[in-house]
Amino acid sequence: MSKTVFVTGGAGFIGSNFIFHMMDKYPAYRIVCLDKLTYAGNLSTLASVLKKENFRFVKIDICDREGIYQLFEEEKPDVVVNFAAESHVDRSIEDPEVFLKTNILGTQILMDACRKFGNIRFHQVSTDEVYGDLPLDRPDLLFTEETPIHTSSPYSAAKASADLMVQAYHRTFGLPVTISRCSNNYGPYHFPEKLIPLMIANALNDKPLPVYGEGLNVRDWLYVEDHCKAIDLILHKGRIGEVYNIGGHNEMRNIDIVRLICKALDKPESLITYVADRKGHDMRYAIDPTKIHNELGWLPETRFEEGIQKTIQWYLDNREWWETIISGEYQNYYKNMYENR
Ligand code: NAD
Ligand code: TDX
Repeated sequence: MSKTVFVTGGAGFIGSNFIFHMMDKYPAYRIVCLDKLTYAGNLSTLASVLKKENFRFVKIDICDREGIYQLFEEEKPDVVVNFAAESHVDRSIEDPEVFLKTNILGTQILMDACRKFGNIRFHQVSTDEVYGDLPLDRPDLLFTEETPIHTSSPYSAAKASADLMVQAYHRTFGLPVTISRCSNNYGPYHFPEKLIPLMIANALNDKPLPVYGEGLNVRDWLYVEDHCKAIDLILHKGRIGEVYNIGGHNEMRNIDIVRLICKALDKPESLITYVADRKGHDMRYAIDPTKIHNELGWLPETRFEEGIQKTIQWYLDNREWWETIISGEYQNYYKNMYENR
């Protein structure tokens, strides 16, 4: 069986890893990557697949309705997987508007195209952040698919709005949709504005490691490949109209992650600098993945100890990739976000 799969946001962190996974596992599929190449998108990430016959890259904004319709008409996709989004919470606090445009309107335009060109299967890549946060002193509490939406940041509010639109398009128009809500990912090609790659890059450059607040916030970390495998399963076996939580029961405090990175790179903990907290900072995320395990047999395969070592090694082996990024416009972002913080 051959299929054409649209992967939006495929030049970013998770989307690119998903493209590599799919091209490896389903050589008969045609993969079309749709990406605007914002600051977070990087065509060099896709270098190893760019010339493959069953791959096409299209530079396009998912908010460009005409362009999107044209591409659907031309390629006639069977499946659309939507990774395209503004994804950084701190940026959403500085300037929310583009988050509403891309994350909500962009999703709606893609779904309109799915309706217009034959009720095409649509998968929305969402996040655990739509559930808000959990208290530190209730380790028994986890996010299930039934947990009410209760967002904190403009980023998570925009992602939650998109989820509601996806569910509305299913109920109102019968669009065949699924939604996945995953916990924090880490791994290769993670943009160095996010905690783990930022700390690795700074540590390697002997720069201060800026920990927000007291560093006690907890995130539930999953190796990116495990997320990609879960989406693959949902696409092939998931029940239409359903939400699936994805996470690996791997809760860690930010400060412990940063200390672990120092240790792995043989850098002194004196690099750690406590800076002003993020506004509205979510305390703890923790996913209950029982549903995807019971229904689809998914389990995380990479233990954190192994995944973080692989990730650190990847950043050591691919210095050019992230050094190119942090030498450009990123410098202004970093100054704005961290200077005098
Ligand atoms: P990323 O920021 O690394 O990549 C986003 C990609 O989308 C970039 O390539 C960017 O160029 C592209 N893009 C942005 N706006 C676009 C637009 N208007 N049109 C077309 N392309 C556009 O993000 P990521 O970390 O890979 O996250 C991917 C998806 O997964 C997002 O939807 C995010 O909400 C979700 N998610 C991320 C995590 C995580 O830990 N990173 C966890 C759960 C869910
Ligand atoms: O410099 C930093 N210092 C710091 O203490 C940065 C960048 C982050 N942090 C803290 C804030 C968070 O508690 O580390 C934690 C992780 O921060 P991020 O890497 O920005 O991730 P988070 O805010 O948890 O959101 C991520 O997971 C869910 C992704 O960026 C989202 O796209 C995804 O939906």
